[in-house]
Amino acid sequence: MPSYTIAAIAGDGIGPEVIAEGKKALEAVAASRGDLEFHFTDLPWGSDFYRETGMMMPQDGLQRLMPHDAILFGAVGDPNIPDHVTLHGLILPIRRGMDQGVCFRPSYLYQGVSSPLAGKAPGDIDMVVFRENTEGEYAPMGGRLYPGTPHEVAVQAGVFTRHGTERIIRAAFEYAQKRNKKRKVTSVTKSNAQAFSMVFWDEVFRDVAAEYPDIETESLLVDRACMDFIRWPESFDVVVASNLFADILTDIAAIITGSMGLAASANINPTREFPSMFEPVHGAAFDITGKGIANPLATVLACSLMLEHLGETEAATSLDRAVQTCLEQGTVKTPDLGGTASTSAMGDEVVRLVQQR
Ligand code: GGG
Repeated sequence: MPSYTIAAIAGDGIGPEVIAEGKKALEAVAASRGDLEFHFTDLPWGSDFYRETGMMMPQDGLQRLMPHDAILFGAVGDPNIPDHVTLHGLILPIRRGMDQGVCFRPSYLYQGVSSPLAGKAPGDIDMVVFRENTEGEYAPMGGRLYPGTPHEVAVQAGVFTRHGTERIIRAAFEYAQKRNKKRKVTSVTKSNAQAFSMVFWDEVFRDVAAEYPDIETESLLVDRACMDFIRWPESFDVVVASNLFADILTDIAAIITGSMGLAASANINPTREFPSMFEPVHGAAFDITGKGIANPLATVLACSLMLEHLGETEAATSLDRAVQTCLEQGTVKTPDLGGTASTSAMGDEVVRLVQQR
């Protein structure tokens, strides 16, 4: 029987609360199928680990992840540790070290969920953002000189390689072809201001687009794209953007489809040489940590993306259907969706719906 080893890094804040529900959902799928197994390696990395050891993960962390089929990640961030320390200590080294250059973030307005945008019906918003995930504005390149003096200088370089840029743009086109919806790819840059990296991106986009003549293309500046995500979200199908721009755009995409608690993300290593990583888009959410009210569905949907990546399409569909039905029924929902249910009650509902099929 297919058996998968999953490295589970629950991380910080609400991470442990939502990862518990993701694992529960995966176990439910395995039990209902009867011919599927998951073995979890729980890795206690994150901010508590940092307080104990001075590191967000052990020095040999990447080697320890390597033998797994996939990584399930919760959240990173701590109110008492600077964000750049936690982010650059855990999740970014994993994305780079496992060469997870293709980040895939779908957004869909589900039946039973209200958008803050007026007049939007279920399915009106249905887009996928491809985020370049290993370089761009997130590259740890730069430095500070003469700290604390009036002459202080801070330099932060953006790194855009032909390999990384072409890889993410090609992934977006391949997906637009496979998805077969509007057959449209929108590239988002700021090439009027960033005349080197973003002009380069626009050129690579044009070159790759020429290989997909059946796909409609559009190039937008990021400020215009932010406006259009809000006023015309229906016009988007597949969107491709740099590490930073796509991160910002996917928060908008999440909130216009009802909640950050529904947004899932896949960090894919396209060659499959290393494990890919699946996570909710949301972060640690200190304001609700420990209250047991975090929405676990983004993590369940991340588990579905993981199953799809592992080739377990039927199992992925069963999780997608359970989430869809749970939202449609609307009887068990967490406060972000206007309900009063707890994280574990919503996780239990997903399990019940998986078992029902
Ligand atoms: N579950 C993802 C998470 O914890 N994200 C925290 C965060 O701030 N990430 C920034 C990023 O992904 O760019």
